[in-house]
Amino acid sequence: MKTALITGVTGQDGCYLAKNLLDKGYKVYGAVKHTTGIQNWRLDDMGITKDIEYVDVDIVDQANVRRMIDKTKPDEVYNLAAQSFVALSFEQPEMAALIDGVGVLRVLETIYQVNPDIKFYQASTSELYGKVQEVPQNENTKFYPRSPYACAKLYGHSITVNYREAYNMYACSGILFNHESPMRGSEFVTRKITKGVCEWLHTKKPVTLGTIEAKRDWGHAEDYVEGMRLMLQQDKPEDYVLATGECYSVRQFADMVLDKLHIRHSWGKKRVGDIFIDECYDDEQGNVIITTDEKYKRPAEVDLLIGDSTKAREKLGWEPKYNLDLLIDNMLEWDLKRANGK
Ligand code: G4F
Repeated sequence: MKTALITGVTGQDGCYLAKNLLDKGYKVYGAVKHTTGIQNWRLDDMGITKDIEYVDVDIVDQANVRRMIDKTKPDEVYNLAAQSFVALSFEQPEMAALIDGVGVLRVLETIYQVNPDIKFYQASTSELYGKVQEVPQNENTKFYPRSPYACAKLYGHSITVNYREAYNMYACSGILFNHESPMRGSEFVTRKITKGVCEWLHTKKPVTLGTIEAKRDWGHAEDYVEGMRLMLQQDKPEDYVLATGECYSVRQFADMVLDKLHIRHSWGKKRVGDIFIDECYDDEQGNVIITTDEKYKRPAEVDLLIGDSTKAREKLGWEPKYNLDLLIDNMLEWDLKRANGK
């Protein structure tokens, strides 16, 4: 039986990865900040809370990281712990650097000192491409980070490559494009829309967004965690892009959600002071479903991300099962039930 340690196990990717590895017979340790009476809606919803053994860890504390590795003796470490909300990183840039940058170094250095044969996965991100230098983006595309989050992740990515090359460690970075699911936090735009619109059906409270013309390559987290696992089962460690290869704007995502819920709607512009904001109304009653507010816009935006995952498809045999249509169906299935109190 293989042993895996997942940092950030209570997040969206952590819970899908834990489920994936448990189903494959792994012993799974989940690193969380406080283990006393763990309560996590994602692990609960997936029915796996009791199948994981938890260890206390704060990724910004080196001694604590060392204890975590000593105690769990993993074959594979999946480093998913992150301050992953890009907007927040503009408010707390140093925290992003500590967790998303130096935190990666702490785990790598500990593995190197304790047992360099432990395989290591680093959660890299398409945010590294930021102001994109090529369309679509692949493993060779130049990085151009646009947020404190992405700058910190660039360090995490580079130090992973460096430990692989310097110490011959099995360390991989997965450069994952946006991946969503019913377990996504509602601060991220896709879930903000699916949850918000399902609740709007009952409350008529509009969903307030920021930049609706931003375009992303959205896949399903369940597919992407399988890619993470595959990266650690190869003959040699390499970095891989995981992406669907299709991209849609936030507005198009919202349109698809509204169409699936049979809400006939129209977009318009409204003047507020010196600026015009976008609004979306339902055609029958004229109620506002979606509005926009400058406060949700970022100091520097990533306008377009679209990935080329040819390498992962050819070398890992990775193939996503969900397209955007199926992803939205899955998210709405859960959010409609939740909005109905089920
Ligand atoms: O859902 P988002 O917050 O995701 P973002 O910034 O692309 O980052 C996510 O994906 C990355 C992979 O590329 C991960 F590395 C990262 O950890 C995270 O999981 O925003 C998507 C887009 C942005 O352009 C944002 O400005 O949607 C735009 N947006 C428009 N209105 C909004 C909103 N984003 C959020 N969160 N909330 C809004 O109201």
